Amino acid sequence: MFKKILIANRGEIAVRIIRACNDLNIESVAIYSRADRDSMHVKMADETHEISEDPIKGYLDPDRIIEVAKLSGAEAIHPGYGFLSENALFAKKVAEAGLVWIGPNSEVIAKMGDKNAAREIMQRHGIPVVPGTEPLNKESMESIKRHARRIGYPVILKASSGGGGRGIRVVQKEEELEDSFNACKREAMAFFKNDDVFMEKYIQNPKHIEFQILADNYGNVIHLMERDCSIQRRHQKLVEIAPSPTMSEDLRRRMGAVAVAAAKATGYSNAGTVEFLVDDYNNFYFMEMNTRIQVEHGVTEEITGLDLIGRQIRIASGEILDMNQNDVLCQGFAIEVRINAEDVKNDFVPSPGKITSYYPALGPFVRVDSCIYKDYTIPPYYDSMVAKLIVRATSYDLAVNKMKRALGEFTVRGIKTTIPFLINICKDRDFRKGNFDTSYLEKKMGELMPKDIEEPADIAAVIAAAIAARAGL
Ligand code: MV4
Repeated sequence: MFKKILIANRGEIAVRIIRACNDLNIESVAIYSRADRDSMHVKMADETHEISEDPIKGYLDPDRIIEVAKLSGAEAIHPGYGFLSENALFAKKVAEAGLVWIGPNSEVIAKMGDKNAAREIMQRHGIPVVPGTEPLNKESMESIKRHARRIGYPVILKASSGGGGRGIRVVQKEEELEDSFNACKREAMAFFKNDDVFMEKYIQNPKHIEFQILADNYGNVIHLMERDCSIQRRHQKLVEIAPSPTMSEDLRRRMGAVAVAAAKATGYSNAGTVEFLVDDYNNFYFMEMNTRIQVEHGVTEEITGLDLIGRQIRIASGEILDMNQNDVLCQGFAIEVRINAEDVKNDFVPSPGKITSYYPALGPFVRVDSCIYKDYTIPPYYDSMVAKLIVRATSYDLAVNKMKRALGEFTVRGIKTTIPFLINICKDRDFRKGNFDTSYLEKKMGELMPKDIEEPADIAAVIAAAIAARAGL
């Protein structure tokens, strides 16, 4: 096992990785930007290094991070999510520097990062993909139109190197195809410096279902069931649920087998996610494979009782997977909500600033993965997610109730957060019934918007006042 790991990230995921290191008696090395000097991960790590004055550049500088890892005597690097986590070149440089990359090898990252290459590999291994084409860049507009007619409208155009919802266009009819194709290519070039674009049949209002997989370095692969991540706004997930409240055992068995086959097809190792679209008739299609730990891994940890970050580290250190598919058990339902420093009533714009009061939810089967504390000032340079609230219960309905309760006592003052909006989701009948797909938020936005966001009750102050009153002060 490793003695020391460098964490090439910040925020709640850096905190989560430090905790996994502590649980395994591994020393942790944090890197941080000047703007992050008061951040939680810096306070918690055993060793810290400022890597840049710039708020972002250091976290994106492979050579500097490797230099710090070497200097500190770390043996491995955990990339977290975002930043360099799916950068194949970084993974390659880490390995070449004699360090261990906590994730799949750089070839797998590169292959799965190319959405078209991933599609082709899966197709070749008999994994269902949405009907579609190869990249269309060398084809004439007439030929592109013929493809669309054959597939049938609506179609979706996707950048091969796309991600995060960038470089995709839905096309309803032939008259829109040429403009959409050109716009998609331009966006792909601007964001990914590669304008390869391919076409797929557009699946209307699908569910976004993803399977967590775990693979060791010796070809053993298991899946840890699925998460429903359909509740998204502009490709940002707000709520994640494990397992899916609407999935049959039969569909889970079939999709799980396909997810494992997808991982085996790529020679995968470490933790990964196979994303599927599921249509109204329970047809499912491979969409993408994520080669990193994901934000929403916690719901899978809660239902399986497995420490996924710990597993990643143990796998990377060369441990053999000591369990098989039959050892994976599901205990109830877990729901996660993302608490973002955002002003929901102002188009969800970021709302950084100083936390004047903080009281996270507690109680049985309530978990908070967070990086904020009272008097911390959230810097404006990073992702606005500041906490994840995760609950577990024996049924989906009870989990929704518990989430509503936990959100009600979660107090963050000084900044605006998504908590009032998330409470409204918990109160929504369709959410409670498991009646939702990727179109849910778009359709319900007006209904879910909090009317008047009142200052949340400051529970710490309320308790202090109650004690004072009882003491007759
Ligand atoms: C699709 C799709 C429907 N049909 N592909 C969005 C980003 C990337 N992860 C894949 N995405 C989708 N691909 C086909 N063939 C639906 C989505 C999709 C989506 C699309 C538009 C608006 C919101 C969405 C939310 C989730 C998935």
